[in-house]
Amino acid sequence: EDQARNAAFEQRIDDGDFIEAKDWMPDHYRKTLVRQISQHAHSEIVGMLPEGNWITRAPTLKRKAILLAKVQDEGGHGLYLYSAAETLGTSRDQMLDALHTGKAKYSSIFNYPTLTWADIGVIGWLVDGAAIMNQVPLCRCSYGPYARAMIRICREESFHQRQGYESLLTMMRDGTDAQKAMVQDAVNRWWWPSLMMFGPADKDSPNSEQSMRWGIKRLSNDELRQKFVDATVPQADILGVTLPDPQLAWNAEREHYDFGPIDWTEFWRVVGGDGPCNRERLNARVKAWDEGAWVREAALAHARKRATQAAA
Ligand code: FAQ
Repeated sequence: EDQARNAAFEQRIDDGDFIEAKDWMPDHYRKTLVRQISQHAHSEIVGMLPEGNWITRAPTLKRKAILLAKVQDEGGHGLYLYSAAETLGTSRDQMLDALHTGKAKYSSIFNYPTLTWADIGVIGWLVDGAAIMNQVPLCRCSYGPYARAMIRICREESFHQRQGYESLLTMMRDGTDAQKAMVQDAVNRWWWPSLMMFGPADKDSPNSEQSMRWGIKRLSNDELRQKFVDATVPQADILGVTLPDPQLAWNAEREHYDFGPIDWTEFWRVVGGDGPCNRERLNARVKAWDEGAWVREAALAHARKRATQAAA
């Protein structure tokens, strides 16, 4: 019977149908989605921390309002994504417990520090830019609830990317020499970690083949990384910054930019928990969870009171 159901499932994938929460699906498909969606949700939530660090120090009221809105959007993205993962039968408490005990992964990029205001612009430009490149194809992911969540998320990410680029343009056009140097320094520090966001090279990516066959991933890690480099180099030119890669060069034959080797040792070290800010990030999340316990308890008590009143 399972074989027949599996064949019908595979047929629906081949036909480009969306799989919905109540549909039958193979166990491995469910597990893969819970893994990817929960990691994605954790990334949004942990991703609030590096930028949150600058809310109180934004240089103008306008920049502060934009940054507040952006960080709040990221909180919202995390919540949609937890909801999408919950439709697969995993509870939010289980997912959060995995994050808080250090078992769950989240994007390597959020384990790097935000040292200056220019880092905030560069996160918008490069980190949100990489996030959009990876997430636009996920709007066509075979799992309906994830695909639909990605549509709104991508719209918001596009605003995030533009606000970052615009803030860098302002600094590069109207800024002092010191401010321009600050932008270049931030680009130097964030460029390589941004390329690592796309995950290991295809040949070292254990999950890719199956995820692509199931239409969860539509483009491979290396394809997306290449698209990101190709889109970003001209933007760097307009901005007037140098990307820190002496091997970066247009390849007329491939019609793509060639780029230098990625330090995969650094990538795996950061993914494994030993990056510059891994401990700080995890501690901040656990502290927020512990200190928010009274709010969760109060909300539950209030809901119980309302339910008894309604019953009476
Ligand atoms: N960091 O076999 P693959 C954002 C892990 S954007 C940490 O290639 P897969 C927005 C991977 O999980 C960032 N771990 O895996 C924002 C796997 O480990 P596992 C979040 C990584 O799943 C912007 C192992 O390596 N975006 O938050 C990373 O097929 C600004 C082998 O890798 C998403 O999550 C990494 N960079 O492909 C917020 C997008 N790369 O689970 C605030 C959705 C790989 O077997 C501010 N996710 N690993 O133990 C995806 O598209 C995929 O999951 C990939 C990885 C492409 C990330």
